[in-house]
Formats: sequence, C-alpha cells, structure tokens
Amino acid sequence: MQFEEGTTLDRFLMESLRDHPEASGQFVNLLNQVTLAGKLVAARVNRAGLAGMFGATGQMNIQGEYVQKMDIYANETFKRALEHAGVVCMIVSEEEDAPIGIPAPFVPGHYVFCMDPLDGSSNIDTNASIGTIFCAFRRKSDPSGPPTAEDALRSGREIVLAGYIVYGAGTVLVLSTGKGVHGFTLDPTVGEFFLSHPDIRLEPSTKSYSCNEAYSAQWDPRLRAWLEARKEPSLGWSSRYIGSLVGDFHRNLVKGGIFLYPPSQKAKAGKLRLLYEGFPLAFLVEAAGGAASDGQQAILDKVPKSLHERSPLYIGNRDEVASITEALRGD
Ligand code: P6P
Repeated sequence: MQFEEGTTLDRFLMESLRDHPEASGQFVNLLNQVTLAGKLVAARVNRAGLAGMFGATGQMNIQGEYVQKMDIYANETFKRALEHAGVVCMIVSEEEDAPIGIPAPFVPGHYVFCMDPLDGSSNIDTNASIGTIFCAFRRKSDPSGPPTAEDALRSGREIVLAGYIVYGAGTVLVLSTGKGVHGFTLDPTVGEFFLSHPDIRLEPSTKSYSCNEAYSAQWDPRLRAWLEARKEPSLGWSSRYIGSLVGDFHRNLVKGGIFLYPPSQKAKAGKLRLLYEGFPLAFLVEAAGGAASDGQQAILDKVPKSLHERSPLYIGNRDEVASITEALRGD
C-alpha cells in the first residue's frame, strides 16, 4: 500500500489495518496512547531548560544510572497514558525494577508494553537528541488471571509492534508492525503526526560507523582489528557518534550506518538492554532490510532471562553486521 507524504498517522493506521479485519481496536488505541504520551514528553523536552527540568534527581535506578528529572516525567507520562486505556496488561520500563500491572479500576488489555521512556536523557542538558524506545507483544498468559513474567521474557520474534520517538530538531515517530518502517513528524502547531519518511529502507552496506572508541582497548581484539581495517583512507569511511542510542540509530536508519556497543570491562555483557532497546531497534532494522546481532546470533532470536538483561549490540546495514559476526565467530 502506497502512502503520500502528509498522510496523518490516524489515516495510515486505518488504511494499514484494513488488511487485518481481525484486529481489535486495542492496537490502534495502544498507538494513540503512545503518540499522546510522546506529544506530552516532546512539549516538556522542548521547554526543559525553562521548566527547571534539566539535571538529575539525585536518585539512582536499577541500572545504577542517575535518574534525570525528565526520565521520571517521561516514565510517569507513558505509564498514565497506557494504564487508563485498557490496552496493556503489563508495562516493563527501564525506570522500574519490576513489571507494572494495571491497577483497579482500570481494565487490562491484550498487550505487554516494554519501554525505555527517555533514552539518552543525560544528554538533555546539552540539547542532543534523546528518545523513547518501545516494543509490544500480545499477552501470552491466561487473561482470567494476572500477567506473568513469561509475558515479557520471550523471543524478539514475537514482537507485534516496535518504534521510537526521537525528540530532536523535530519530534519524529518511527514505527513498524513488521511490514515496512515508516516515520511520522510531529507538527506541533496542530499536534498531529504526518507521514514524513514512508517505507524507510537500508542499503546492503555502509561506510559509516558509530561507537564509543574510548573503550576500544577493552574490546575483543578481532573487533578492534575489524574497525582498524576500515580506517584505511582509500576506503572512505566516516565516524558519527552522539552517545544517545536513539539519535545514533535514527541517523543510521535514515542515512545508513553500523552502530556498535560491544562488551567492555565496565559492561561485560554490553551496556544496552535487550528487552526495550535491542529488541525494538532490531525489529525496526530487520523490517528496513538491515540486521542486528549480539556478535553470535540475531538479536531477535534471543530470549531474555530477566527484564533488564543487557546484550552486546551490532546493528545497521546487513553486510556490516554480517562482517562483524563473521569476525567474532567461534567465541
Ligand atoms: P557511552 C545513554 O546513556 C545510553 O544508554 C545510550 O543512549 C547510548 O547509546 C549509550 O548509553 C552511550 O554509552 O558508554 O558511550 O556513554
């Protein structure tokens, strides 16, 4: 199905769901609640400096990271939008140690929602792009009882929706239900997302890499050799790294690029979380013709053993992911 730029998100969803007469209204409602929360967070991010929302709260989350004021705001905004709508039975958040159930009198819905409510938030004081990353599964447990951990600890291949909202020069929602990847830009004057990046596709290869090279002395030597080989001037590679996963990933999705976050002494299993960072971005990148690996297997083939499990992440154009996985084969 072809959509011209300027299509609203609502119309895009209505048209896309025509192929799914079995789809309940909950799917559209879920996305509507996500976009509502995204608009609220975007408005606050854009005024953070004026609204006293810069800086840390002094608290530390389960990840051992200092919680920024905006982390709390984003987490509460997405939770409130989702809890009340009868579309989710469980929310897993980077900011919450345990899964969040749906409090009475609200009614649980069909979906399990996993999110990093504001990734890269420590960059907000420098006005760098930050973002919300999410994915959703259909509930697996018996709806007559409470949701279980197994509703969230499952293969990435069971994801039914994934996306992110990048709060940068503009606010862009990128999402996929598995068939194609589409970007919508928020027009804040009317409060509507309009299709701006129809059917994003990645070329097979790239000459741009994103990583924090300060840690390269701690990497597997085969990975260091892989990167050094690409610095041969005649090859014409470049390096781009913001230090905000959503900002780095969005640039690589739109322009091509390979993002690497390998294990290091400080992060022996890698720094990034599988369930609400690796999974959503891997779902998107595969739907756009790219690939995502942990160095041994496809990210989406993994099954997390715990909610906040970390994983090495190599993600972007498929030839480069294949080349890194080949270099690391036989760990
Ligand atoms: P480093 C932000 O804190 C984050 O979780 C991701 O957004 C980003 O990709 C990564 O950490 C950056 O980590 O070690 O390079 O500062």
